[in-house]
Amino acid sequence: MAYETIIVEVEDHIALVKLNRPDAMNALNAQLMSELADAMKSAQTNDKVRCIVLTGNEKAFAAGADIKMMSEKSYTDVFTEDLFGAECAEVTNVRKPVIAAVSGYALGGGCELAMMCDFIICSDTAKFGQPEVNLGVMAGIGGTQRLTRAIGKAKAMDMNLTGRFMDAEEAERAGLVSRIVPAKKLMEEAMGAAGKIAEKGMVSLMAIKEAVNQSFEMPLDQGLLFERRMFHSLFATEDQKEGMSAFIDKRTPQFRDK
Ligand code: DAK
Repeated sequence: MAYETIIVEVEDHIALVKLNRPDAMNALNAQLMSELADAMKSAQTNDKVRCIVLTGNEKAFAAGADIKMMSEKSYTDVFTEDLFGAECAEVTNVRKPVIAAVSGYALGGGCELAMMCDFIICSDTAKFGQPEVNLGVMAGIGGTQRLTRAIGKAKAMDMNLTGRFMDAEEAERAGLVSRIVPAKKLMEEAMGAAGKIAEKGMVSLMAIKEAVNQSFEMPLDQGLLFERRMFHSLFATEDQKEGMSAFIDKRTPQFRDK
């Protein structure tokens, strides 16, 4: 599929997916979401890719769903189309690690898209928000659910009910982002993190991602059992033998994803 609203580059085992509608602050329209879903699916099946970095530009990761596209839609339209439902599922179904590198605005669907990734690294210029209330609607792809799990009820209510933006420092304090870096260093930091991840064994990476995500779905005792069983299962892999032998032999492990 040839892309017009995103740019994808695969290098050194990292797929860099860049949202590319700069004139519209990377607003998410149907074409962009469909291209993004396709890129994520391809990255999942491409053996050369071990980690994905999703980013925008310096001004905006994405300023939300495209308001111009949505303004004419009726209830019947959005309900029957299930606006962005399938595309979001492609993003969250990716089993390889996905990092969001956020600079500038991550608003509405943009903030929600960043939260669909495994973790967020942002620049000191980042601004997060769920301003849908200003449009007479509400968040629809995670802004009341993933955000609440990430930063707690008080801040999630505040963000959703007032529509205010949260800056990078507040986002880090609240646990929405894992790291803040100066804007110029954002991509270096995100690609560095992706590079570190890409060196690990894919079986461990996928198991870790699945176990952390299960923590949102299960009570603690079941989550701990799930984690333990996943841990046990990794002893069936060659990577476990290699990782532990390499430690004992004082050498760098050569993981083979087996
Ligand atoms: N949609 C369409 N165009 C947008 C846009 C957006 N969300 N955000 C910005 N733009 C466009 C502007 O219209 C403008 O285009 P022109 O007028 O030049 O043609 C251009 O980007 C530059 O924007 P500004 O001139 O406004 O730039 P400023 O620096 O002054 O302000 C801003 C930047 C990001 C603060 C401002 O543009 C802004 O407030 N944007 C809207 C933010 C917003 O309200 N986002 C939430 C949208 S609602 C669901 C799926 C998805 C969703 C819900 C449900 N389901 C599956 C159930 C998501 C909903 C949303 O995200």
